[in-house]
Amino acid sequence: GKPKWPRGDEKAWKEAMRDVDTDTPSITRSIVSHVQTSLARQAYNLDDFGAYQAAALSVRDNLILNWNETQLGYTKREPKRAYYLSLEFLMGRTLDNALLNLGLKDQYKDGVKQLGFNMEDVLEQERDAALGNGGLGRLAACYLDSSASQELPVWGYGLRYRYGIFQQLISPEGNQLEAPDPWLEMQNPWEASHLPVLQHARLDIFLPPQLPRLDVTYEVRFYGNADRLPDDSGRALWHGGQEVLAVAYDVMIPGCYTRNTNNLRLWESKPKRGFDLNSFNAGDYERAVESSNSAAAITSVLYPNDHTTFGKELRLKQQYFWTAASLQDILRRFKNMDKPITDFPEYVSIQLNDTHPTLAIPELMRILIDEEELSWNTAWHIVTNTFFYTNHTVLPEALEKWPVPLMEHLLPRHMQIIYDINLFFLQAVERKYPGDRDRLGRMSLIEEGFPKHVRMAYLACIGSRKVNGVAELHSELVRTTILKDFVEFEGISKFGNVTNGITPRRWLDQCNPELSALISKTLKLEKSVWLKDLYKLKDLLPFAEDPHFRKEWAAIKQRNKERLAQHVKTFLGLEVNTKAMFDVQIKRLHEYKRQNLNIFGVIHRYLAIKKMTPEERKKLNPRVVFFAGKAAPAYYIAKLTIRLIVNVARVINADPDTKDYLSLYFLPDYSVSVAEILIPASDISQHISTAGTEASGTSNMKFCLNGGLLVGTVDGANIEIAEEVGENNVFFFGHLAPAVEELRYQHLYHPVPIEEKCPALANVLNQVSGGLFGDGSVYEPLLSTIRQGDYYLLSDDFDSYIAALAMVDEAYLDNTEWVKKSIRTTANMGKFSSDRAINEYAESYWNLEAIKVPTTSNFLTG
Ligand code: OX2
Repeated sequence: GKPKWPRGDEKAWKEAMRDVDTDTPSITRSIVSHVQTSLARQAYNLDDFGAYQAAALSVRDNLILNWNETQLGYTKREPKRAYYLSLEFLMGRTLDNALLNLGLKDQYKDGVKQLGFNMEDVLEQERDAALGNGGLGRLAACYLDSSASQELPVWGYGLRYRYGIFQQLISPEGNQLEAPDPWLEMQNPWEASHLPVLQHARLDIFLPPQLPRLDVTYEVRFYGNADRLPDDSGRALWHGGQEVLAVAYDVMIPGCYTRNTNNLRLWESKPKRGFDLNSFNAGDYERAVESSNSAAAITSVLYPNDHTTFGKELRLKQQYFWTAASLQDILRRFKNMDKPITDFPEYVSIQLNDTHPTLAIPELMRILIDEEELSWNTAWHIVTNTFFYTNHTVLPEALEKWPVPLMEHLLPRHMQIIYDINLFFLQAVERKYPGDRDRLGRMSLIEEGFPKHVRMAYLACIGSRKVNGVAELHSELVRTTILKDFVEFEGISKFGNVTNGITPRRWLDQCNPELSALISKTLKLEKSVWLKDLYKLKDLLPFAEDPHFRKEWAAIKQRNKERLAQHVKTFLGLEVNTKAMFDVQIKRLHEYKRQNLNIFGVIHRYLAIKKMTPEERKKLNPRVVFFAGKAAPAYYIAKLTIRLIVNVARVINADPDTKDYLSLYFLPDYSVSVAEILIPASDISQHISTAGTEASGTSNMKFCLNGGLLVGTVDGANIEIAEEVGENNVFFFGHLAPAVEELRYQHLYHPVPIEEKCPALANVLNQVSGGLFGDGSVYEPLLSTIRQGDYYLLSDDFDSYIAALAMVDEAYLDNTEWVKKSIRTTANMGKFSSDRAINEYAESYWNLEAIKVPTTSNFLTG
């Protein structure tokens, strides 16, 4: 029979297995106990960092219990599960978010205060987990928060990079310099260990590299040979090559005001054996460690390019390593339920976050055919009902393509499978469109050329149940441009839209606590209610007419501006005029996002102010412009834009004629936690991509949720924001998406000199060339992207951009009306909660049901 469980006295177990107490005395006791034992430190020499670590460990105790309970609950109920595969999770800090979601912020604040610490300072000690580049990675983080908060059984799968996105430094000349981001260097208390004995061991022996889930490891093969079996089974034997080990690290994802705590599983690569014994024994020590180093290298660093693909072998290795480990883990969990393998899609949905995890499609085929011995058709049926593919861009340079020779070398069996998928697929296309060879060439998974390439977006598309874009316009562009042939072939119903969302927990409650409190007070609702039903914000609308409410609203904005000014003072040593309008553009540097347009607009304004008399100037309302964002290290033009911004700032901030009316700051090392300070402080923010290029944008939502108004093009989610908040509350400008193709054609074949087409912009460019901001020749490569070709249409949109900014100035003069706009904007942002978005995925795609973990139970009584 089964061994008796629990061992020993059941009453003793039950008595001992109480939940963590959350009154302030218990919290201080728990913190101090972590100081004394986990950290092996003493009260008299405890600093802010030690207090942060102890508080984090104490909160982690809470999370671990909830997390265990949740996983046990899921296992017992055997629900359908969904998995979000993302190469990036841009989580930011964890402690504040965990405290808010657990509803324990006030108790911990009191607790640390009693111990002599200030909560704000303690929270500041935490390093961001910056395992992502930008919007795509932050979206994944918001979706994890929403999945847990909506009590959906969703796990994330990613890689545990030793180095996240690089740290950005700015040289004296204004150049971006990159330094490594060793986010794990200080121990990371947010990973669960399956080695409970270590939880109370000394700090230095549970530094993260020694914190593996040793019980959760898988082998992953690279290279070698794939030999088809000599029968007609279609199977093959893949053997030889390199084998590496994937080790799991788990990150707990607490839901908001629920016990449900989901899991983000990150894989780390490790050599299968410490080193090669044969070489070691033969005295070839270098050779002996070489292979172990190459295994560890796989998860060493996040690739810092977004929107470009490079065809680098290590990147392909990352992608396969991660999808192979995740699929083995998912299959093992499925098999624990003892269901027939053909039921797999009834129990598992896998969302592919862009094409990065597309190898999961041939990998699952390989497992089902070669290991489970299913027929091709049965396997393909399972695969095409399991996967869902989200596209995040239509920019051609961002569409992943892998050289066939590289694929054949690294993943020989997968390349065979891809060729087979392609053959069956093209045969079906030929049946539907007999003789249409152009179409076959266009739709083939293999792009002809020297070398040939595998088109990953096409593979993701035909291997998935549904394909979606991330905002209405973008999804329409996916259907009518990059996947047009596939829509014709497979039918439109496969191609949907899920407009992105953001979590209001981090992007309102956490980053703007005063506004959150005002909203709760005004709506007479607990924040636990409206934060999980963001449409409730609508009830703020009538208060736009209430002068007292407006005053409170405006005062909070003002204090957030002062908080930002304090940050700039601390980190840059510069004074910011907090009476001015705050105008913010923060995002990755990219030509399509047009930070250039913004900086040229700033120069234009500067030149205009220079020309004014002192009396005229006095009538201006002062403006402070903030930029922040990183450029990919190899993106020359983007880096030159940073240099221009920094040098323009240097000149105009020092000009006594203008500095009271216009100033400019480039905040280095943009991150999630810097965004949390900038966003609540904005009066306006800029989202000014060339129409049709920004799939969605998500910071636009964050600014508007915090009552900042939007200046933008008719692009991405800007359009849907305007639909919700009303066109009179946004400042739109520029050409529309359908005009872009024609404008580009004109630029190429009927170019008009910029002096004629847009004299205002020509003048700005000439001032830059002429050396107003330092040696003009430095900027020639950047300026010539606009003078020649102007692919992103600055010369077409500049005049209407300047006009839109003038409208902003005019609107700002009427303070009452401005504050009303701000309130109405926030009030109408309900749609953009990531809860709405994740529920759309759960209902329309995954067919997933929520599972609530009971609040009072433990794994003995539950
Ligand atoms: C970004 C898109 O550029 C952005 O518009 C979108 O809001 C975000 O993904 C989340 O959907 N890499 N990053 C993106 O696309 C790619 C590719």
